[in-house]
Amino acid sequence: MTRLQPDDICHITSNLADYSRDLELKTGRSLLGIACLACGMDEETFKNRQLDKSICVVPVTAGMGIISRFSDTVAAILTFLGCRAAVADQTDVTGVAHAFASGYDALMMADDNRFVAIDLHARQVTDNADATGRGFAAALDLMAGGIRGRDVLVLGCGPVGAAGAGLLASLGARVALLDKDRHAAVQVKETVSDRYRSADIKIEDHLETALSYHRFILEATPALDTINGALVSQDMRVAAPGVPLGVSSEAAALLGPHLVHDTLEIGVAVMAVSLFCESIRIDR
Ligand code: PYL
Repeated sequence: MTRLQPDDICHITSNLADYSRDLELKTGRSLLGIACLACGMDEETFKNRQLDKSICVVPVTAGMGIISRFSDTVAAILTFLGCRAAVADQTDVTGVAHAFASGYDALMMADDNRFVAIDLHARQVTDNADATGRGFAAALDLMAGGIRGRDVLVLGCGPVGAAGAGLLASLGARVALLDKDRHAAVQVKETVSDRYRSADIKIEDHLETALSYHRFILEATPALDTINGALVSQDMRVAAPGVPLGVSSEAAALLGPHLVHDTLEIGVAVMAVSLFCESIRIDR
């Protein structure tokens, strides 16, 4: 997992409304709308419940330490969605204990290995990698005008690509997997096929060849410029959760409104909606 740098996120808080509008132009849905689609929840249900839970974002100093503005940015995204969110005054264990004592309903926090949302009542854990993969797969479904029966290429079979492949398979897409480590692609194929028995899953071995006959791409690698200008076709739609962006600046210019990418927003939005999905499931 690539560690975010302050420059990757410093623009987010002041641009959330514009970004959500940009997503509506590209996909037909807002940031919240995409997150709700990824979680199978309608927006009205979320809006009726969004104040039911308070969320505390706890900075974590473990490992490589705090990323400047990370916790503030996460809280800003949650607040933009209409959630009650705040950053803990203290870090680590002290921050967690304070959040418990203050009656928060959920925590969000990240070390160098995982970024999670924890529902303190339902005891449910939502992982950012899973949420991000699902969120960008939902965005690709929207850009495709419905991905059912369409061929989709998933580049990168780590946790984000795996989660995206799972959602795309559940939506009826014909999923092709490619990873430089073929074993990783095999693993995801087995996992997704086990979960969705009727899923049409195959493995691709050659990037340029695979891109030549796939319009719909989930770019979930940690590599720069996986997709360059020469590999872009006019009718291509790319959802790119990979950090750093795996689409070259030339390719991004050619794709224009047919490229969705961010470093935190969609994943955090899906984590937020997931918290409310679990509570709804638990309450039933
Ligand atoms: C969650 C992001 C998405 C991509 N890479 C992941 C990352 O950078 N993880 C590290 C997050 C560290 C946060 C730090 C803090 O400020 O609390 N411990």
